Formats: sequence, structure tokens, C-alpha cells
Amino acid sequence: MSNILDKLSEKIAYWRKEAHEILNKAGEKVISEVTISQVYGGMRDIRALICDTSRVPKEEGLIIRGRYLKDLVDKTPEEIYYLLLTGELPDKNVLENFSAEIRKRKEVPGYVWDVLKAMPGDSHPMTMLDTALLSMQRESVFAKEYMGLKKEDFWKPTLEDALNIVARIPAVAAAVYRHHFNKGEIIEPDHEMDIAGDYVHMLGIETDKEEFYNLIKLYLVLHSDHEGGNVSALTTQTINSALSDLYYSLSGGFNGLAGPLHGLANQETLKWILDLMNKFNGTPSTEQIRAFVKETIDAGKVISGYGHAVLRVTDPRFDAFMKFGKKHLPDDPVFLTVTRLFEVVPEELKKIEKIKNPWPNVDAISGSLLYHYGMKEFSYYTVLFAVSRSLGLTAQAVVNRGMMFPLIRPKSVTSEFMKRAIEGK
Ligand code: CMX
Repeated sequence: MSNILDKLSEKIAYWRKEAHEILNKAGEKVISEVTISQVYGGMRDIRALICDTSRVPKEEGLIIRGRYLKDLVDKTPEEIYYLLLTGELPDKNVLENFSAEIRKRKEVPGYVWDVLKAMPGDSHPMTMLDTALLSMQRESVFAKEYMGLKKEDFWKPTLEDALNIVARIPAVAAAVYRHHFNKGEIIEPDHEMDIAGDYVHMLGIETDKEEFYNLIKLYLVLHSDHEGGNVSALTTQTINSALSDLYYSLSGGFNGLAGPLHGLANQETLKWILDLMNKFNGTPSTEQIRAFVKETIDAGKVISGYGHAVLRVTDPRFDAFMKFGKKHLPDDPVFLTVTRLFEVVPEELKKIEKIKNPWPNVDAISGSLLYHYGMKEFSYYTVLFAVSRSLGLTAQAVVNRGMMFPLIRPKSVTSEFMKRAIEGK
């Protein structure tokens, strides 16, 4: 533990000093004003949170700790996690030490399997993941230690919880897969394997293991973080700011990820694509896609995988997956449908004035790749998203506790207040 603890002690001291200077120098400077439409409109664009693990400029997409995705796609989840936590990519020795730190924490308490087995068979895989994670709350180091600690040190047991969760969540997620979809006995973690390799091993899918490993590794990197304002990040950090430990706060964030406008969109997208392919007996033509898009919109539904609350360009995570697909599965019919959708859907969505971003997000493509390698149970896809996002969400919590950020508690106003505000009262 000492290496990452020492590194973060050094970093956190620096970050605190930096924040102190910013506040001293310009604490009263206005950086964001709030309009009534923003208050009624989901608080879009209000700059009211600090998140240094990553940022998402609307014309560029995800940048992790100042690094563009194109420079990170070959990294491992361990490297990305170290980067998220510290702001630095590890060298070979540091990486080996950090990976060993994660490997040694893999063992999942036995009662978690009992919890999973006791759940109704038709519970959604995300419900199973959340419940299993929450059931481990009794393991929280933070919950045991915070009473005897100073606020300055809260980040240390938060880091313990973060590393334990990141080390264990692939095993829990793989068990959800095997149990929920009747794939046979749970496969135990291999203590020598890295995060992506062990996850592939524990899922136990018969497939091209090397390519599937590369896909899962890429998947875990691409979904790892998406700044601080999205539903799962904001929820996790709000709960964590009440000093509820990471088991409480991360499972809360995952519940938000389980919504169809957020992480569940990957499940919804693949279902929609398969419905489309079923209707037209295979990869549909451009005209057939146009008709299906219109039918979906006319039914009052959204086109899953398209649009974004922040982005105004094609999601670079979509581009990274597209590159992978073109290299490894160019003739796969589901993937071909995804590529054809990309040619047609933005054109169609551009015709609808209210839609601010007609371009695809990551969920438009991720499922088609998983499907190709034999993970056909699309209700599982959000679990995979959650495994990856646990990297960013736990890193954000460690940093936030390191920065000693206070309780998150914005002010709500009444409709009466709004009416009076309009009258200038
Ligand atoms: N299909 C149909 N309508 C869409 C749309 C889409 N793909 N994207 C946006 N719209 C609609 C909105 O529903 C909204 O309609 P109302 O005013 O009638 O409610 C209107 O266009 C304006 O929306 P917006 O300002 O462009 O986008 P929002 O910030 O409100 O919403 C998002 C963003 C992602 C929820 C929305 O684009 C959407 O529902 N997309 C499909 C679901 C999806 O892919 N979600 C995954 C996002 C990434 C992630 O978190 O994983």
C-alpha cells in the first residue's frame, strides 16, 4: 500500500495548496450564472463542481487527466486507474507495484455469493450488482475508521475501500453473469491475472480469448470516467460527501447508471438494433433504417446511443470502438448495421430541431462488439459499464475526500420564488 499512499499524500498536499491559493486569490470571482431555463432544465452547463480526474469538452469528448483517448486506448485498466487517482501514468515498476496492490485484494467475501443466489432469478443484472456491492458495506474501512480520524485523513480509508472495490468488482460482476444467465458455477478469481484478463477468465465465455481480452481491456478504459456532472458521478459524490462510505455511494451511483438515459442505453441500443434487423431480416437498407427511426421517434421514444447532454460531436469512445470493429469484425452483421446507422441516424436526428446533438455516443456501438464475441445477453451490458466506471467514481471520491470538499448541498427554490423572481421581487 505504501507506494500509492505516498504518491497520493504528496499529490493531495499539492492539490490542497493549489485550491487554497485559488480560493484566496479569486474566491468571489463569478464563473457561471444560472438562468431560469437551466434550473428547470436539469442544470445543464452550470459550472458548480470540481472534478480533475477527467473533463469532457463538448467539441472533443473525454480527456482523462489532460490526456486524449487516442493516447490511452492501448493502456490497461490498472494504468488508467493510477492515472485517474494520481494524474500520472505509472512507469513499469510503479505499475507492477500498483497492480500487485490490486491483485492481493481480489478475494470476495463468501456471503456475497449467498446474497446473489437468494435474489429472484428475474432481478435485473444491475440490481444484482448493486445489491452485492451494498451487501459488502460491512467491509468498509472508512466506516470503521472515520470516527477516530481527522478530516485531513479521510481519504486514506476511502482509498482502502476504493482499491478493495476495484479489485473485487470484476469477480462480483462475473458471478452476476454466470448466476443470472445460468452459465454454471461461479469461476474463482485467478490471483495472478490482471483486471481485464481475470474478468474475461471469470465470465467463462467460449470465444476468441485474445480478441475478447483486448475488447474488454478497451471497454474498461473507455468507460472509466466522464467528468463529475453525469448522473452516476454526481450521485456517487453527493452520497460520499455525506461521509457515507464508498459501498453506499458507489452503489447509489450505479443505480443512476442503470437508467436508460444513462448507462442502460447500451442495453436498449442493442435491443433496438436486433429488433430492426429482425424486422428487415438482416442488415437493413438505408431507407429501412430511416423508416424505423421515424417509427421510434413517432412512438415518443428516443434513439438510444445517439445524443448527449454535453457532447456536440461524435463521441471519441464511439470512434475508438469503431476502429476496433473495423479491424476485427468488419463483416459482422450487427456491426455492419451499427456502421449503417451511423450513416443515417445523425441525418435524421438533425431534422428534429430540439435535439442538440445528433451524433452517436459510446452506447451506440459497444453492445455490437460484445455480441460478436458471444456476450449476447444485452441486459448485462450496463454491468460491464459499471465495472469500468467504478475506476473513475472511486478515484473521484478519493480525490474529493483528499481535498476535504464539504457536503454537497445546493439550494432549491419554489415555483412561487420563480414567479416572484420574474416580477423582480
Ligand atoms: N432520440 C430522440 N430524442 C432525443 C434524442 C435521441 N437520441 N436525444 C435527445 N432527444 C430529445 C430529448 O429527449 C429532448 O426532448 P424533450 O425536450 O421532448 O424532452 C430534446 O431532444 C432535447 O434534448 P437534448 O438537450 O439534446 O439532450 P438532453 O441533454 O436532454 O439529453 C440524452 C441527453 C443523452 C439523455 C439524450 O440525448 C437521449 O435520451 N439519448 C438517448 C439515450 C442515450 O443514448 N443515453 C446515453 C448517454 C450516454 C451515457 O450516459 O451513457
